[in-house]
Amino acid sequence: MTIRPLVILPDPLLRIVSDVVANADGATKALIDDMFETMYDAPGVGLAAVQVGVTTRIVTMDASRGDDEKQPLALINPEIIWSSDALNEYEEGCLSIPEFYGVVTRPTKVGVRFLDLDGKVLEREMDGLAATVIQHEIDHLNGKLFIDHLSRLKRERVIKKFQKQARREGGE
Ligand code: GNR
Ligand code: NI
Repeated sequence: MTIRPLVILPDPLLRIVSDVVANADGATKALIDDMFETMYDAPGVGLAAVQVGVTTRIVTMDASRGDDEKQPLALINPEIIWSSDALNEYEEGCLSIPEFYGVVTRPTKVGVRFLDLDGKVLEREMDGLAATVIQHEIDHLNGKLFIDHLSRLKRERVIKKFQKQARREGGE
């Protein structure tokens, strides 16, 4: 298992629509292991494969709280199959946009269909933090970031800041 480097804004990889996984193989298993290690090390509650530079539709997450038992979940080709009308506001962050936070409104509950590593089709109802995180991760698979849900002013401000930072670090 290896901690892989995170892809950071404004890397254009973050705007790619990730590919459907046709059949999960040994490389998929190794990628998922590395994604869990990278996610727990960060620490983060979710991670999309694109955030470690692999543009396939794979997500890891663990929405357990604090000292509770870990609840690692790997999802291949995840899809939202229904969403509640009820909405919820959550202050989101993203490992690809370090130290920036913003309040995003999303459905409170969602139904998610995905494949597990054995290729079995599973369905789960998610609410609370898990519902927020899976919607944030599926956005990543579609090249979308949580800042796209904020006002244009806030979004452009944070993009500018990260562009400037990248120029500074790249120009050394
Ligand atoms: O670690 C993370 N925390 C988080 C908090 C609120 C809403 C979404 C998230 S996901 C984020 C990790 C990440 O960037 N996943 O893509
Ligand atoms: Ni994110």
